[in-house]
Amino acid sequence: MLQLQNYINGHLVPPAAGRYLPNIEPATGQVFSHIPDSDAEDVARATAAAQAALPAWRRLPAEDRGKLLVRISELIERDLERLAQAESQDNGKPVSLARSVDIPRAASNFAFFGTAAQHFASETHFQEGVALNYTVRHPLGVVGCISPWNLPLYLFTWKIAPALAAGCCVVAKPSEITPYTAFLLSELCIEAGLPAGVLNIVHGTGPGAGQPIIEHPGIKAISFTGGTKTGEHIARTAAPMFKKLSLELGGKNPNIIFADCDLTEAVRTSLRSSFANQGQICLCGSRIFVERSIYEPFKREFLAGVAALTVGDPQDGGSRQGALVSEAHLEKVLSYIALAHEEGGTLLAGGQRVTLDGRCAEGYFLQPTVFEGLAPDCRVNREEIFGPVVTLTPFDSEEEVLTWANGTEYGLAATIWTRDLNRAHRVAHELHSGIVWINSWLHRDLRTPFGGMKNSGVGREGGLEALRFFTEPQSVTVKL
Ligand code: TXE
Repeated sequence: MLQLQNYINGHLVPPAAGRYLPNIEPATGQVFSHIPDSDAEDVARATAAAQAALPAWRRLPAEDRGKLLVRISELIERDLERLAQAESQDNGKPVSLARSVDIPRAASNFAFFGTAAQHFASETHFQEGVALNYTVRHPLGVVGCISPWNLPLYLFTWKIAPALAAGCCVVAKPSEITPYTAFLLSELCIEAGLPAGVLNIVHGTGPGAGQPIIEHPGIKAISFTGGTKTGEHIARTAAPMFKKLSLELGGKNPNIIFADCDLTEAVRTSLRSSFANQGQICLCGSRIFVERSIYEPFKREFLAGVAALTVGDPQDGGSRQGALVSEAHLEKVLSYIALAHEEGGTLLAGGQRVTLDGRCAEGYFLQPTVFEGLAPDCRVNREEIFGPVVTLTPFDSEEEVLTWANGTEYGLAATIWTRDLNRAHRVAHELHSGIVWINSWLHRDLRTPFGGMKNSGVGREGGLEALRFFTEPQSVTVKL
């Protein structure tokens, strides 16, 4: 059976204590690999390796660091099919999605930041006849990157690439639920010739391997994506040590559909924004608000689309919905379906676990699920479910829908469907969301700031924001 290893100081190594954890394929419910159950000793070794590699890495010209990152990007592209198969097996997502979204985006992350570092400039403030002030942006040092299970390689590389581009060395931990592609990435980094210790990947659980990363005094910043509760814990632990924090947390995103929208396009994209990756994307729009005059036609077309979302083996090209990531997560999502019934919702589609034949008989499959008739402020409409469950709610006015849209503790993303440009901008600016899409969803330009307001997080990733995060500005003044 496949046995993953840590990547420390340029080598694939077993965990210091020799312990391993089982890793389950969600589509089959069977163990398919073992992963290091790393602890503080592994993190200490990884951090020491990163500290030793730092002086040479930060001195390397940005162009040379960039070339190495671009090389890693090319190797990811070369191995696209293998990585897509691995991601699908590990996470349960349809292989078609991993092939078209996850892995290409991981390659783009390295290519984007590999070149971005060469365009990163700092400010000069010239005081006529008095002084010249300029800002130097120094790499922060050794940083920690901790990522979740929903978009494993995509989000892992979204953190690592800018950190390396900025001249930092990294101790990274992928989710213990989906570690496989991070392991394959470590093999590609060795092949690309990334200097030893520049990137270290430690596998293991949150308490076992994540906690020592956030506690280690030698790690100067934490870039984290995951649950809001974990983010809160990380902030409580790391903030008193004055570590820099970038926290990308949960969402409960509104999808607002005005009567003047292009209905066909709104339905088509809403099916994706509701159920892509089985609804396990922090940007999914799980609360669909539809202007009352088109509520019934929208509902009819949307439900017809839901009925066509085949749940099946992620390896099968015809499957539109794969497995949820774990049994525990499936149970969590099912508990919210039960809650929706308790809170008075009417089930319009789905609501049941799916049992498939053959190799997927024990997999964690769930029907795409739609409810209506729930109060906008009930728990199902306020709490993050992170699965294929959405609610439909009619609205009568812009003010009403804005109150509901902003009525959760989250503020990550929102979608607006309308042909009225004035309204689109007006509503966008009133939404308490870090990201707003107008007549689209998940359209990403890697240069834009990415992150949430309120309990959806702190800080922004993407573009120059990420390079700023991983650097420390120093102001130098020369008296004239
Ligand atoms: O995430 P965790 P979980 C949401 C979603 C989901 C819920 C819980 O609602 O149901 O969070 O998911 C590491 N110190 N999102 O429990 O635990 C952990 O090992 C350091 C939204 O799976 O937050 C993993 O690598 N690290 C989200 C990472 O944190 C710790 C994506 C995320 O795991 C740690 C995923 C600790 N003490 C879930 N404890 C999004 N925003 O996209 C855990 N970790």
